[in-house]
Amino acid sequence: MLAVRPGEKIVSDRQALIQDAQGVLDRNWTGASTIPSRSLYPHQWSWDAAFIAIGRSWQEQRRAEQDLETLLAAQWASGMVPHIVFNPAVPAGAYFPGPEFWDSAGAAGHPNGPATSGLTQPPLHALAALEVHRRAQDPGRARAFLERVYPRLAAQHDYLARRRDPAGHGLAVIVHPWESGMDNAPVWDEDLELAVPPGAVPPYRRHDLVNADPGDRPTQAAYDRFVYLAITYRDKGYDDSRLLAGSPFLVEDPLFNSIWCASAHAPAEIVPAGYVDAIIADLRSEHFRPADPGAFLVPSSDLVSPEFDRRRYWRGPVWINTDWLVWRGLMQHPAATGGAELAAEIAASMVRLVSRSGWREYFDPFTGAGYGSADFSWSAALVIDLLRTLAADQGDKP
Ligand code: 9WN
Repeated sequence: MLAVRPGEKIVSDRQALIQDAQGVLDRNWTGASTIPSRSLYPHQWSWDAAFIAIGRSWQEQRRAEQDLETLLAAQWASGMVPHIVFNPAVPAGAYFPGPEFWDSAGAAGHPNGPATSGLTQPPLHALAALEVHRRAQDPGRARAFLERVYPRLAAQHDYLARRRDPAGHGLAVIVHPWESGMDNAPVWDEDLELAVPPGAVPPYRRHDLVNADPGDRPTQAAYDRFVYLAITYRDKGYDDSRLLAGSPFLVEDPLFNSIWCASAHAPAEIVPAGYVDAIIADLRSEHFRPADPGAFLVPSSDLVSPEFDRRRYWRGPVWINTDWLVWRGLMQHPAATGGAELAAEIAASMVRLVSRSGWREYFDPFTGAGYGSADFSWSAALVIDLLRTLAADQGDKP
């Protein structure tokens, strides 16, 4: 079976794996923040910063704080935390769409300082800041950190409530698949069925196809739509005041909102038990659990749907960050039937994946082969968090 029961050790040399993960984070540190990967993503990304700070919090309080503060320093006047903060030292053209595409300097409310994108990403940062504080090696310093970031985190949450809930549902909308973090997932396909008017997307060069296998990345049709949506939002000055009337893509994404909820500390206990049981049942079903007991959990898309693709970006491969989110959610519900066993299986799967294929961006659910970029920061950071949390729970010294 998929190995490991609750309480069992899941890795033979935990220290070696943690050290290896630490090496990824060291190599991806720029002096002010951690980039997701040297090849594909040479700037700072928003929800990556939160995952990375959680991993770093175990022994690198200063860098964890700095990752979050560098990101939050780029917050817009509206409270929007941008999904990319561009490093001015990186050559223009190293990533598309870069600063010249987003033209953030021309937008109302952009702060002085580095250029940013005009979109946001799942708001995991308050939760990450609290983890950094909770594990701080220097509690006094951590308190000062929390006092500094609190107003910015509050403004981020306020932005989502005031500017991103046009229907008044209490749920934030995303205006672009990039805001979901799971950009290329089949769940967006229907909403992306939009006609791109001829000439609306000027010619552009995709760097991701140079730095990764095209079979792992979004198709050209999907990319054109991503770029078109971004242009549409940009050309309206990133104005959220008329979202219902003017946005070709407007979705109340469950993952984005669950992260918002968790980050806002809406206690997970208020989730009705029935939902947790239903999610566990789904995860244990043929939809998210490969039949082969040697396979890996959890595929990022429904295994039996026609859109499932075992290697293409967000359409089936296993990602360490979504595994970590599910694992953490399950750990918060120890009483849910089968939850603890599933959490242990997911933990074991995460460790098997990185031990087998290295710190890749995503992995094949059947073979465990690695895809996308190598030395990917959140894969390293979240395995550190996983191993150290399990060790602490077992009373071992991390
Ligand atoms: C677009 C950095 C980011 C992640 C996203 C992931 C990918 C960017 C891209 O990389 O998105 O934002 O160029 O494909 O989908 O979740 O934050 O790691």
